[in-house]
Amino acid sequence: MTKPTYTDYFFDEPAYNTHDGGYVPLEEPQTPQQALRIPPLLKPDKETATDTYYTVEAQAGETQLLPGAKTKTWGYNTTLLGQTLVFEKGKHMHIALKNSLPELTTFHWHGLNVPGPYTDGGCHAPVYPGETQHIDFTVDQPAATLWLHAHPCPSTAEQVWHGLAGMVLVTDQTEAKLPFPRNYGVDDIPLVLQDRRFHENNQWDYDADYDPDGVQGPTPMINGTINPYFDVTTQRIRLRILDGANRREWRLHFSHDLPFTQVASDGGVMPEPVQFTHLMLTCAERAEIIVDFGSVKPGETVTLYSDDVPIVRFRIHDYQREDVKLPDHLVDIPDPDVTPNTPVRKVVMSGMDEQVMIDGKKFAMQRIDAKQQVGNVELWDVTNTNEMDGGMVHPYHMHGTQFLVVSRNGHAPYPNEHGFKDTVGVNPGETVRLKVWFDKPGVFMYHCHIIEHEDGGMMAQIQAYTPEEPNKTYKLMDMDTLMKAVAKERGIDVKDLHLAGMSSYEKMGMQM
Ligand SMILES: [Cu+2]
Repeated sequence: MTKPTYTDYFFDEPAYNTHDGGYVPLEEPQTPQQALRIPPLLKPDKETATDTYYTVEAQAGETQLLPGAKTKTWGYNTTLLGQTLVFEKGKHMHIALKNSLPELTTFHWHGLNVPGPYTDGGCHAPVYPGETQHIDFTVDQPAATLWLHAHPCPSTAEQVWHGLAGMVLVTDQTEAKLPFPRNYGVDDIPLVLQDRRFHENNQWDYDADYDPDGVQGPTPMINGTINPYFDVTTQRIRLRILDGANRREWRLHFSHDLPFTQVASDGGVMPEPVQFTHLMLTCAERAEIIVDFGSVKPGETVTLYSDDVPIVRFRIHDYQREDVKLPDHLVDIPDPDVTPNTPVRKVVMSGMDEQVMIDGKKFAMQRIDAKQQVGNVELWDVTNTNEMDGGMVHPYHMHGTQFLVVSRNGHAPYPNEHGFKDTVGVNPGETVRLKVWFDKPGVFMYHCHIIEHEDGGMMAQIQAYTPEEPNKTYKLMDMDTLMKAVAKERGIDVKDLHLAGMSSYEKMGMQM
């Protein structure tokens, strides 16, 4: 039987961010095309048969993005975004987290199955300017495209906007046997989708662009490249696409309506390949797709669009013919039974702008909102109540777990939601049922991944506990410590400190 090629985006069109009053449409850059930047692979400090040592340095710098002045940017081991880390499954990683920025940051491993809250790197794991901290963990999850980004509440959005986002590739023996392109930089390409507004002198100005529903810019920036092209020298390429934007959804399609095959989602390879002509990603979601240019002649250009704006041009060169048919079944995804006598958890995302909340509350760093025993498999019903003006899609993300999507309003999930996910777009008026379990203990956040919503309080946290230590206490960050630290870094008085994310709390008359 021929498999279907899906031709729609699945999400609720009236809730697309295009309908948001503050929507900033993408515009095609008028600057010359440039070769797509490929983030280099980060060289380990040391590697043995069992252990790998990396130093990840958050640093400030300048990047030539547009003709003329360079843009002040931040990055990991580079001036913008990051060098790509490779984590081999089964190996023990030792990572030095070095902060060479003028302000505190955290190193959050989005999608990585590590203990919370310190290794996970959310807001409770600050690394102060000039300091280095060390984490170590064993990689024990399937091959996947994950990412590293800053997560210091309530400045996550601003720091990611400055450029603190890097790719993390988990590799394993199962994925290695599949007929996927995996020659990094040649036919296996990370694609970080972001958008920015350039102000005077080619600079970014987060405060000027601030919108509590998420900061956007008109200029697509792909791997930190404005108006990129990529030279294709193989029949097939694999794109590891990350929606690394603060707010923007990307509605992707190729010229010629060229179909493509999604083979992996957030948490790794999907049980079956799914063929599309259109794909929407919400913030922080990843999709690995394989594009076969076998129907395209050398010399032609295939363009990747978001809506009707070109974002990457693929210039097709001579390639060796290589017709590969993917197997119908790629990997086995476990589907554990729900632990008996566990109630269905309810999570409600509500509001827009400054009113965003989870379960009627804004995030509080010292409050544990839920507890779940490590190893228990539970159903979580995540509801987006937000229906004003058509509402908006909230991308719901959980730290510390790769979950399964069970259903959407009682119906089957989308065809590319049969693998592990850590972020799922929830439509207005919809309840998405998840199957959630934690392998590691700790305090983990769950939140909307429109980053300004998260900073604005659409976030909560859960303690995953072991039966031996049901009430283990963790040193959690507090607002007083944070405010004093940031004020000191800026050389100002605490009372004069303004962090964009706090304005949501202030406008609601609430404390963080
Ligand atoms: Cu949201």
